[in-house]
Amino acid sequence: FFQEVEQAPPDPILGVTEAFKKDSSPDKLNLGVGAYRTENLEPLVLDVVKKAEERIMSQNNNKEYLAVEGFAPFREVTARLLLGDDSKALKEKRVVTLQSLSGTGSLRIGAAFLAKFRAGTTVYISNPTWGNHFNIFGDAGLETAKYRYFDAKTIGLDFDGMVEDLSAAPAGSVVILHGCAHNPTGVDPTKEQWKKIAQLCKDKGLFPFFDVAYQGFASGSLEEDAWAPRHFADEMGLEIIVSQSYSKNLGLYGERVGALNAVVSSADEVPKVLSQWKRIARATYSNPPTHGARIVTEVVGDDALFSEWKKEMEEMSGRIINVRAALQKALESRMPEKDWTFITRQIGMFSYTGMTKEQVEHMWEKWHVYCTKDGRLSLAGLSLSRADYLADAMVDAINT
Ligand code: PLP
Ligand code: TYF
Repeated sequence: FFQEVEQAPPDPILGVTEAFKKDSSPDKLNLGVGAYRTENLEPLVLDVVKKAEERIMSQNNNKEYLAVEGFAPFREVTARLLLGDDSKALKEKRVVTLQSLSGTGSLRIGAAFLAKFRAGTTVYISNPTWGNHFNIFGDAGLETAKYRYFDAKTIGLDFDGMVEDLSAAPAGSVVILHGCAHNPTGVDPTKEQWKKIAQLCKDKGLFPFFDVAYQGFASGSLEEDAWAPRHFADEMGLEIIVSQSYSKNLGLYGERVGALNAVVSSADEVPKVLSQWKRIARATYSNPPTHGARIVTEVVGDDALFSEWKKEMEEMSGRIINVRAALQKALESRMPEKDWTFITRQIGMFSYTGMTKEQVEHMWEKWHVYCTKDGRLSLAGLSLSRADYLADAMVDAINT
């Protein structure tokens, strides 16, 4: 039965952690996976999460199954966090929300929904993107295509290329858009560019599917980081789907908490769409986990914890911004002939360096510095005290 099964290729991101774990050097650095580390390079459990957990413990909750669509108070707070207190769509009850297994699980339910109800549609994905997007939409049985996004020359957005490719997409195609802090490039459209993308979706009949995995982590502001989906839905009156993750902004990685949302055009579509999402979730994992949803509800639903959360998020994004500045300075002093300003221009957790696979392999082997083969560095895994070491490794790899 199993004889014909071939080895699956290793995941390009998770494989980095595996290689890191095998390395016994005291100098080793894991800049692979996008997971926040403290200045001591240790995982962080936010204080607000600990406080929320204390409250949850004192509630003596049972361990009953949640409803297939998830924890009702969570569904309410998560949609509000995404769309804002003034959201027209929320006021008009045009929002569908399903609690799901973090960003990945939410994307997968959305992908299965598209495969079922928009069979034959092509899903347009930025080039480059978070590699799992191709697994998720491809495994769901959808055709995928790439649109231009990154310009290696300017280390910025290839906006003209993006517009050209999306303009050529057939009407009814789905476009995956990173809500903020594009992974892996750290390059986002400006508001003016977002407005043009929204208009293009409207004119060409393209369907926007936002992946919001870093709300609050890009700019430090939950509002700013949700600007694009809010603009599409409320200002432009577009229908959208949005996946949400609490892995990064609340540090709930392993708790698997997130949601799939849709803004639809009329309130009577909400129960129908939700019923289909529930049908898919029921057959996929039946119902989502309770603990993370309770944590999010306590934090987002309580004024005191909510403002504390914002401070902790600013601390996390602030630490990464400081690390960016230190790395840029260290690189400028070692290799002044090159323009390193992209390091502080890119936002979110990552720096997309343009380093080649060979250069990355040199850093793995000689310097015990692990990052993905596409030259993406997770700066969330770098400390100020290791910035010089990383700069030495990068310059050595580039000069070799
Ligand atoms: N989407 C993007 C762009 C991501 O970078 C990530 C995580 O790195 C995710 C989705 C989903 O992560 P999770 O499933 O932990 O929410
Ligand atoms: O670093 C990244 O881009 C992500 C991180 O179940 C990640 O791939 C790791 C595990 C997981 C989801 C996301």
